[in-house]
Amino acid sequence: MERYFQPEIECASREQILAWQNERLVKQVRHVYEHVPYYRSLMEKKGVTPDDIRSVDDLHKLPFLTKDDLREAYPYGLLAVPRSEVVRIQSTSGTTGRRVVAFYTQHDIDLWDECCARAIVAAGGTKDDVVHVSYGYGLFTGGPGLNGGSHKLGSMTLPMSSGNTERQIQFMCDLGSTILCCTPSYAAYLGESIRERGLQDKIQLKAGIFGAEAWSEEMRRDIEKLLNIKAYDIYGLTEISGPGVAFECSAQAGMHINEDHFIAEIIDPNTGEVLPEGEKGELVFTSITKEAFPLLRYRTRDICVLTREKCPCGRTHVKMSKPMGRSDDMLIVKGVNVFPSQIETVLLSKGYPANYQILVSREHNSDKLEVQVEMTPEMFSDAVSDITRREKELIDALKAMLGIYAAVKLVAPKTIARSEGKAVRIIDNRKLY
Ligand code: DLL
Repeated sequence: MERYFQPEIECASREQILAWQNERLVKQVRHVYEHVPYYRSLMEKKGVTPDDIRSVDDLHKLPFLTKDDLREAYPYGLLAVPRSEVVRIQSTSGTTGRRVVAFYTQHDIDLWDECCARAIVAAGGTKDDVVHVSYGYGLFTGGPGLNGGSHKLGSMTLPMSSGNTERQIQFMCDLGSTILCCTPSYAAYLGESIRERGLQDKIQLKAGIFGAEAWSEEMRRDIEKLLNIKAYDIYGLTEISGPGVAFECSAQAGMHINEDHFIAEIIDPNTGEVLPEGEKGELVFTSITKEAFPLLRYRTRDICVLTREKCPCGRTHVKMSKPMGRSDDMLIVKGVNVFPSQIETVLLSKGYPANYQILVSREHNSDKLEVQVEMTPEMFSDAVSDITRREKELIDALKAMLGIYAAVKLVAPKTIARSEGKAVRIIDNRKLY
């Protein structure tokens, strides 16, 4: 049995998991109250003391933390240990707003590595694998997280970082990479590049661990076909440690949250009210084992659903759905909520590659939505009348999905800039904020 499939933890009974969570939560709240004046004052404002928190049932009494709090407390205001205990910092990729800095003690790094090792094992990894890490290294958590997990598992680790596609492919062929870790958009790009070079037969990949950005089931199928692999989702955020907060197993249907380290709640993003299990809302995390940067009730802004249905893999930890967008980068166009993932679903279901850009502008006080979509080389050689027909077909399909009109512009293959990290999907020129 693999060392980082830990059945005594990952397949523990609900009672056992709750017992761990209750004990760790009580300890963590006290730790934060005593060492983080910023959070202590939030608790005092709400009239809560550590004595009021006796179990997970009392969690709702605690105040939320948001990205704004992290910015206000920047850089050291939420640090819960002396600075001399910190061995590492990481920072958000800055897709929304200003950067946020997170701190780690050696203990925090160890538990993060363990979470990522669990993710690699759940994707079929063993110490015999060659783990090719093409997430960015540096401040971004993707590279260091999967790198740490792969080390912990004892797999041979290729710290490729992102970029230099030529070299990525060469190492993949020469060293026999078997597990690829990168963003789904970069995986699709690598897959296309491998095909263009006719090198499919030289690739020994069997699995991919893709996350850090939204991707649809259709995109999963495309990547699996392109690279002839099984593609697994992985979720995480810098504030809560990085990748590995949750990961997919062989069922490929939702991501198990590492409940021995993180308590998950779903709330109504407008009222903050905790929603019953199975309802869609904003994901909130409380980290119960971290020392340096232990956030309590942190609002992720990610919209998803939690489920405790029995998983065929045997793991009992709660599963989160793929995030269905973010409550803060959700677009509101003509008063309608638009998630980029809905647009992607339409495009991929109609056979388009996952290379697109969403442009929002405002003309004469009215919002205008345009989707630029790359054609496949086959489509590009179509007659002009065919391209016009295709554009109309997409307009209709998008209208059916979104409920509003979106202009569609089909563009030549390879004209939308590729990303080596997270894809930049939305260009919002309305300057509404
Ligand atoms: O993206 C950590 C990570 C690295 C996760 C590598 C997975 C793999 P941040 O840069 O702080 O951290 O961004 C966190 O990215 O709140 C989500 O909105 C989004 N995100 C992360 N994973 C997924 C995923 C890393 N699997 C933010 N699906 C999160 C959809 C994801 N969105």
